[in-house]
Amino acid sequence: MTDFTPRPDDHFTFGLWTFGNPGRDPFGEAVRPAPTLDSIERWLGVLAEAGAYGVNLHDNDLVPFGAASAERDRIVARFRRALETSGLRVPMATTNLFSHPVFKDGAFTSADARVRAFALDKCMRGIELGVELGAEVYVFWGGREGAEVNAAKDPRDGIARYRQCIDYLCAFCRDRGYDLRFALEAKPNEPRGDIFLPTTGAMLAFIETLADPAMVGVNPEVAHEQMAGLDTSHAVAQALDAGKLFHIDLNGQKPGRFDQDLRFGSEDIKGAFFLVKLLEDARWQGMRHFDAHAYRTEDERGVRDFAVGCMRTYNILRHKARRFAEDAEIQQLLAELAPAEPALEEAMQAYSSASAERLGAVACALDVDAIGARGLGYERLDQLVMELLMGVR
Ligand code: GCO
Ligand code: MN
Ligand code: MN
Repeated sequence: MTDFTPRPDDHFTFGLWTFGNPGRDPFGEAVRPAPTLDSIERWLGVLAEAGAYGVNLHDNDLVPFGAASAERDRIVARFRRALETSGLRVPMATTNLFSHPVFKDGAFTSADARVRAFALDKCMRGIELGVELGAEVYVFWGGREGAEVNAAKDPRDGIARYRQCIDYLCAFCRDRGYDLRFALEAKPNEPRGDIFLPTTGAMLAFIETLADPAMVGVNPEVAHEQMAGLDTSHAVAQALDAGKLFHIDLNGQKPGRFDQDLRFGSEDIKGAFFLVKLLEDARWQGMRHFDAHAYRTEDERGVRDFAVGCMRTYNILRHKARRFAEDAEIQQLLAELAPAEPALEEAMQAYSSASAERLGAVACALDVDAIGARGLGYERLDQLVMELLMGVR
């Protein structure tokens, strides 16, 4: 029996806001106690014992909004001691730019300069906190950077203001000598009617317009791409291709719903498999972060079951990805899809008038009707994958 037990070198991380999620929703109150320093401390022990590598946080997951600096320092010192005891790390930090009413019409994209200034200052303090805790990645999720009323805001202004703020914060990090990379997280809607830069693809294009694009990448989330009706693994592949996958938010989501943040792999197991396969095939070095939370039905024990479930599912799917690579029948089908054509491959390497002539000579002799009539065997291939995933292969 293969061992799927999570271990620190699997690099699994959870947000304080994920295991600490009290289960409040728009229709009902919290079903679990709100996190306290005591419960956070206890949870660091639980997660370390379960095999996690680290925890991530928003500034206000740890330090209450508006806390005086002495209180902030006391809380951070205690949290650092708890980190040391548990052996957990903080690889990522981020800013809460969505809870306080001041951010009700966005933070970086607000038309009100006072709101943007407050947001920038809050981010600079958040970045200091992240760096103090050892974070290497700083995430920006613009949850309220959007609109319901298009009459109120030209979206070009919103995007330009967002750019100005990210450029400002990049310059802040350079000035301080911080070795931090930014990861922008897209979401199509919720809590706003529509959110600017709604997909990972949109973020990747936006990054190229920044003053220092090298410092900025993306943080795709499974649920968010699915909410936009997209295939998450394709968005992640584009980020990998661009060298911009700086972080990832793993979770589960049913199609056509609000952002459910379900346990990783609990929905769309085939989608989860191809995402894990992609990350593993790419030998991606980043953290496997779970931005999800336990069902509202769960108590503390259920939250632990949720966390262990996310990690075990990842490890099981990683094992399945290895089985996929070793499966002779699957590999045979894949090989048949790409018949060896070295002369054509060579001719297509780069355009020159000579290569175009060689390509043209072969192209006009091809039997395109026969190629078009060829069955590709995808029914069999996909069924083999399904049987692998269902555990009968
Ligand atoms: C959401 C987002 C957030 C962010 C978090 C860290 O839909 O609520 O996914 O959970 O990931 O704010 O940036
Ligand atoms: Mn997220
Ligand atoms: Mn989300």
